[in-house]
Amino acid sequence: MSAKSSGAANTTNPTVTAWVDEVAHLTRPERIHWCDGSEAEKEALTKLAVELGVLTPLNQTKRPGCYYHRSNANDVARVEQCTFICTSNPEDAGPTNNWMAPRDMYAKLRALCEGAMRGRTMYVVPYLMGPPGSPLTKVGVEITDSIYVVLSMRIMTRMGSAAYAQLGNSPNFNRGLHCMLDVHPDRRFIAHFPEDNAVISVGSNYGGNVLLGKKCLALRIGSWLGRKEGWMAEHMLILGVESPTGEKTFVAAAFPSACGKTNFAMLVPPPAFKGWKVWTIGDDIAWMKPGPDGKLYAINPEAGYFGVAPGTSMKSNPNAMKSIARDTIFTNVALTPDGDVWWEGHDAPPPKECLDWRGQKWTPDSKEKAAHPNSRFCAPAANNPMLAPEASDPNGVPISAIIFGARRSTTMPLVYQAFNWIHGVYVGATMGSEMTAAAAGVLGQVRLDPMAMLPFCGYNMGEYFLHWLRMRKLITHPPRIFHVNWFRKGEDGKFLWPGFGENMRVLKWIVDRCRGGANAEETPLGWVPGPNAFDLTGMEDFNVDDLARAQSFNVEEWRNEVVKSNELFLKLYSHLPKELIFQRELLVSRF
Ligand code: OXD
Ligand code: MN
Repeated sequence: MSAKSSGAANTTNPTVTAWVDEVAHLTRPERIHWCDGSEAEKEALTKLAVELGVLTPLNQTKRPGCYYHRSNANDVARVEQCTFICTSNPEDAGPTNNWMAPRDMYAKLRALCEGAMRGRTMYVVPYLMGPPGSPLTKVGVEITDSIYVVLSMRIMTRMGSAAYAQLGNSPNFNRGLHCMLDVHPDRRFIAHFPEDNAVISVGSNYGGNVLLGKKCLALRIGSWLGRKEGWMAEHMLILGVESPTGEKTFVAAAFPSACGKTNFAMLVPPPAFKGWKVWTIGDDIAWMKPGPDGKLYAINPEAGYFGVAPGTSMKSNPNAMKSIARDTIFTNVALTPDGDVWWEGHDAPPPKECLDWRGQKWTPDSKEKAAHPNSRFCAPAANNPMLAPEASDPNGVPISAIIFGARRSTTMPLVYQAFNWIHGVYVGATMGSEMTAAAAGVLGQVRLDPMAMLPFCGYNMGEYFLHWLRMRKLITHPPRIFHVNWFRKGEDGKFLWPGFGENMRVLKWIVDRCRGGANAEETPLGWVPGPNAFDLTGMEDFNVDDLARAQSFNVEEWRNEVVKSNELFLKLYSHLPKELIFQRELLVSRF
């Protein structure tokens, strides 16, 4: 191998070194840098990224340790049409995933990667998904030619030598190869090989496509491994609610991308909830496994937040604003003349002039948005003042409630509780949500997104539902399951429920239900809050009739909902568990 090495090749793991040799032979980098995750390395790589123009330092007095990055304008979101699950048998990937035979995809990608790192540095990035020493934690090694990816992986994962320490000489790690190529959409593939625990991503430099620990390992490969090994990889935030008497209740919640998971995970209770606290464990991904006591335990495999910037403010999410005050990489937001960042929905008024996400002059009269709607911050979880002390507990936290949430301007009530686990699986499986800018697609269109996992389930979705049903047998104290919708609108097009911190009122009802308190009424949908179930103290300006409207359900709209869910059921028919068909019949008969 002719490439020069820098950084210590801090592993003697023979599978890692052989694979690095193989990739170097294929991609022909000029040098190989073995990352160790140290502070000195971070400083050196940041300096280099600035010299290369990949990062721009922000105003270091206002935002110490913060940097700005602009992506290629054609590369700003996840691209589901370029995302593949490559299994020997197409049925294993199922009808909701793009499929290609592993042999064909390997051949195609090898051809694209041949010599792709000539004149460039190849970085070898070892990382842990999960706290060190947890039985749920997995090791990954990402090889990338993007210094932006290295610095972002350092925030989003526990990156560095700790990963080799956990791996020892085992061959069990996720092999991730990322080559930017010429960042052209025609040569963009995010290919998963679950049978080999491997991922190859080419032609993109956007976080969701290239921070391979996140969507690729923690969700697509993770869901495959979870089914095989008896655990669950879910697109869920994890939070802990602490009552004034110090009792903690842990909740996991699945919402599609850009539907407020980060805001909910960092919720600040309104003043009327004196003594109540909400602690964050994770804002995007939960790995959950039954514990010896029969409860379902969850860890957050990540160590940072890759959050949507627009709409984030001291009003909507003060803990996120504090989390991004330092040591954060901002991508595709607007850059102000004083070296700070801005986006639509920021507390600060629009700057008189700034550079937009494309680097063009922007003024408040400009027609385009200053920040891309999917612009992001990448911030260390350690910055969050409400980071739960349990976030790095290798045992995880016991989950009492699972919440499914969607963005729906009609049909879905503010909250209801499923009658039992099987009904809850039906509720999650038939979830639909209006599309957002986090993925390329038609904004606002309702699409079925079961358990918010449609873009992330690494195997046949019908089998995934079966896995959920089977897990019930391993859990003697199953979490209660709920559905929420913060986004319902009235006839005037305005949101019926104020959302954000006020969601604490709904969360408290959920927590009380899990603890055997709080009144509820039975409806055809499930259990709903009884009269006066919500404490509305401090919401004097709120029209209580809007709560009734937000909570109402309309049989005609629900008929359409059932018809829509049939589309997915038909698509998955050969693998669909019959329990879900019974649940649909029960729902229809309750109407
Ligand atoms: C994310 C996403 O970035 O879901 O978390 O797209
Ligand atoms: Mn997500």
